[in-house]
Amino acid sequence: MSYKKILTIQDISCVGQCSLTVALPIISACGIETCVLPSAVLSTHTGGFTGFTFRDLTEDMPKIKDHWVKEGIKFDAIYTGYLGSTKQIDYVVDIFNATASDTCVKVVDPAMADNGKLYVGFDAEFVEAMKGLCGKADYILPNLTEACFLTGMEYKTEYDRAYIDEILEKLTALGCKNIVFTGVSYKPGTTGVVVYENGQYSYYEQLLLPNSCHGTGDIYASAFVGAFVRGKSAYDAAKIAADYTAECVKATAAEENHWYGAKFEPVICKLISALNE
Ligand code: PXL
Repeated sequence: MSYKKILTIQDISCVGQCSLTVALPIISACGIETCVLPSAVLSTHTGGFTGFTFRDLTEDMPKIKDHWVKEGIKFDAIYTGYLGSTKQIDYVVDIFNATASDTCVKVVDPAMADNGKLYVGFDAEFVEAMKGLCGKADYILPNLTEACFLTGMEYKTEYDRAYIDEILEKLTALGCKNIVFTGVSYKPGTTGVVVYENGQYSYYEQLLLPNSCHGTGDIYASAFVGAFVRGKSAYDAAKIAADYTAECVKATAAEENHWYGAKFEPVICKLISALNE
């Protein structure tokens, strides 16, 4: 295995088991050097806490990029998650252009919405800018809500394959090359992930767990990126990430008070074992 270096750009939520506090340990555990660019520092994430602090690091981004360019630093993969402002999306494009190696894989998780709603602080202008960023990525990882915002499709909780196919077609029209579409459920009691690569559809189904946790999208995306950069196919990486995320949710189920994130740490060994299979 050659030693790979990845850059991940997302916020630090100091408390809340999401974004960088999830991506850094998970991708590192996959055996990949993980460089970070924090988009903002928040006291907690915005999903359920009130009165959180928010330090916007937008203006640091071009200066950090310029220094890396001067040092000749390039990345084998760049993975973006929660971005703190529309301006940051323009800066991410500059970072793609300036720091991607020739074979760099660009993965965009358009982390901006769930359960039919945009996260606090995001608006239509941000969604528009995110469409442009998704068009520049090699892989995007939307959930159903994000895919609906990106395509203007109605958000539904019950649907069939034709509905998902229409969303995939509209995402492709935005310029999205490959799509790892999470939380797609065709049958009660199930969930799953669609992997749509170069127009080829595949689907991995799982049992729907009785509990859900905040931050699972970040766990999923980090594990997908880690497995994919380790050399797994997109389908295998999507499956490994789905199985690991389910283990994290199960590990959290016993404690009602742990609503703000998933306990991904005690089961990280399962992710590492899956990578070595
Ligand atoms: O998990 C996505 C996420 C990341 N970062 C921040 C968030 C959220 C979701 O609410 O608020 C700050």
